[in-house]
Amino acid sequence: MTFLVRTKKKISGFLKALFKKRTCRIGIYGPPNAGKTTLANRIVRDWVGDAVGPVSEVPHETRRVRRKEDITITGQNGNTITIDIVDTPGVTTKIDYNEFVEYGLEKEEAVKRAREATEGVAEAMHWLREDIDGVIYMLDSTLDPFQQVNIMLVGIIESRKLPVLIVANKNDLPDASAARIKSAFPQHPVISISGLEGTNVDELYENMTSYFG
Ligand SMILES: Nc1nc2c(ncn2[C@@H]2O[C@H](COP(=O)(O)OP(=O)(O)OP(=O)(O)O)[C@@H](O)[C@H]2O)c(=O)[nH]1
Ligand SMILES: [Mg+2]
Repeated sequence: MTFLVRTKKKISGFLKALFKKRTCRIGIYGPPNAGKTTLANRIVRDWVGDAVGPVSEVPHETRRVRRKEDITITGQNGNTITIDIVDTPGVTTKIDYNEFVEYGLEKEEAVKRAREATEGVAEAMHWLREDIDGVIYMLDSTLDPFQQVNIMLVGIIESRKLPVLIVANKNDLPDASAARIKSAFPQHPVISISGLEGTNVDELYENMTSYFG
């Protein structure tokens, strides 16, 4: 009898796990140094009180995909979503170890970073193909948005029909221009924030609940 009850419980647990809807996975994508990890840390800190990973002015600080599960975000309108936040390595078309040497890294360390960064790009792209349900595309709004990598990545995201919110980050800097980003990607919502200072992140949260919900 006990055996039967235990077996029944096991089967029902297995079936529940099998049919449980996977939490919506939101990937933060964009070129290196755009502020992806800074934003991921802010989201996780605001809603869970934890962090995702280290931030650095040296590009390709993030070289592995990092995921934080079950984050429930509430917008000012009262709407709520529960998501997994996926912080991804910065994507570029060219990685050269000399760039890291210029930041003061020893040659050996720079070569290792370049190899890991290349693997990180491949991993980020793999997640985009297989495991991502929506995208926050992060740009440094002091830079030219019409770079090859942005056009290519946003094109891939569109071809996968994933919802995408574009974040024009670093709006605390004097030469930031969200308008330039809006003109580059008029087909998507663009939200201007400072992930570092937290400016306007409430608007981002509000948009996330309606756009990814
Ligand atoms: N002024 C300003 N600096 C920012 C902002 N967000 C991030 N930064 C800085 O930009 C640099 C890169 O930030 P990260 O969060 O590591 O950027 P990332 O996109 O994760 O970079 P990778 O992991 O290398 O792809 C760091 O020096 C941050 O402090 C912002 O809103 N304003
Ligand atoms: Mg990072």
